[in-house]
Amino acid sequence: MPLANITTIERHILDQQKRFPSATGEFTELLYDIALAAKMIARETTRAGLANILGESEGTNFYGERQQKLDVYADEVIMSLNEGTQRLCAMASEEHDDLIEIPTQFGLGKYVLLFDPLDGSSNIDVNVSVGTIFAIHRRVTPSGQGTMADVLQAGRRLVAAGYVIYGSSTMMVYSAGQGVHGFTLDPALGEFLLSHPDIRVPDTAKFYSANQGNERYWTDGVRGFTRWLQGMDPDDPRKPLSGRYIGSLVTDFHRNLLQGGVFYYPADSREGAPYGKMRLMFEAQAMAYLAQHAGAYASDGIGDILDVVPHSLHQRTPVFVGNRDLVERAEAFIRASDADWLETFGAYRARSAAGG
Ligand code: AHM
Ligand code: MG
Repeated sequence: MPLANITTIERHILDQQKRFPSATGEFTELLYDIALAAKMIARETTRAGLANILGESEGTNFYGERQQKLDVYADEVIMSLNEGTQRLCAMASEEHDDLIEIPTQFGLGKYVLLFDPLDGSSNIDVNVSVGTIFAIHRRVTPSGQGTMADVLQAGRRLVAAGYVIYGSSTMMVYSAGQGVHGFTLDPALGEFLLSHPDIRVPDTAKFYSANQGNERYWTDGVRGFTRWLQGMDPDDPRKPLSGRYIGSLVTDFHRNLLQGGVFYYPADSREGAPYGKMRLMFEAQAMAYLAQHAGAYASDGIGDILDVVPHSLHQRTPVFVGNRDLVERAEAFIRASDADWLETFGAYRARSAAGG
């Protein structure tokens, strides 16, 4: 990389913030803190096989899933680097049942941080890439500890979101509403350097990504959509897309963002899964926000995920994300074939936070 072109993540965030003369710098600092947490998590994940940190911990999370030791480590790193900064009024993590309160001695700020500390962690033991997902809202209550009202905001209101991918290299990808930008960690320097400015999803999609092992549980609409992607719809034959599925959301999303395609994790008929597996607040909102700012689109099968007003912290949602034409095609298949499911999921989606 020519020296003149080197931009650190810190410099990039600062330059972006300069476009807003009223910005106080708090938000810039918050993104630095996340980048620092990412470096610490990267350090552990890349030497996980050496450091006696692989494997399951004693705990389970809200979903009854056994936590990996690295889940717990990543969660603690993000919490401890952010709780004392006076930039947040609340945090929420996929690994915690309730809101994480900010200890009062630290003072409170105006932002809310939501995160999935280590997504895809069931892949760690076999050396498959995992990621951290984060999303930032501005508080809506005037003061004091943040409340559910501050956290349960529609994705449309996010002020920033991003992910870190711990793969063959470590990358941080984020958007604060002015494009999506990717930074690669130079391990020798310990700095994230701008490597992928202004990411846009390519117009032509290459891949579709879904866990087809679940196909027998899918609705007719989702099955029809899949046949269409494979070019097997007799009414509309097309060149088939290649299938690629890692089972690590950040990695699947990242590949399709850079190379074009659609990732979907639909609802299915298994016990407890009529609303899908992905978590609206910790996974789907951030991905939908990034998709929007990269010229792509994310739907829950009914409409734009960014418009869904959340009713609970651990709310599930189906996800279809990628090239807009493909995602809209999924919606069309669902509209045409899945009336019963639309009714059930529509009612869940329309619940209010007050329990209505
Ligand atoms: P996690 O948050 O418990 O790690 O689960 C999320 C992961 C995603 O990364 C991935 O897209 C999906 O679950 C894989 O699910 P499945 O194994 O059912 O295909
Ligand atoms: Mg997750």
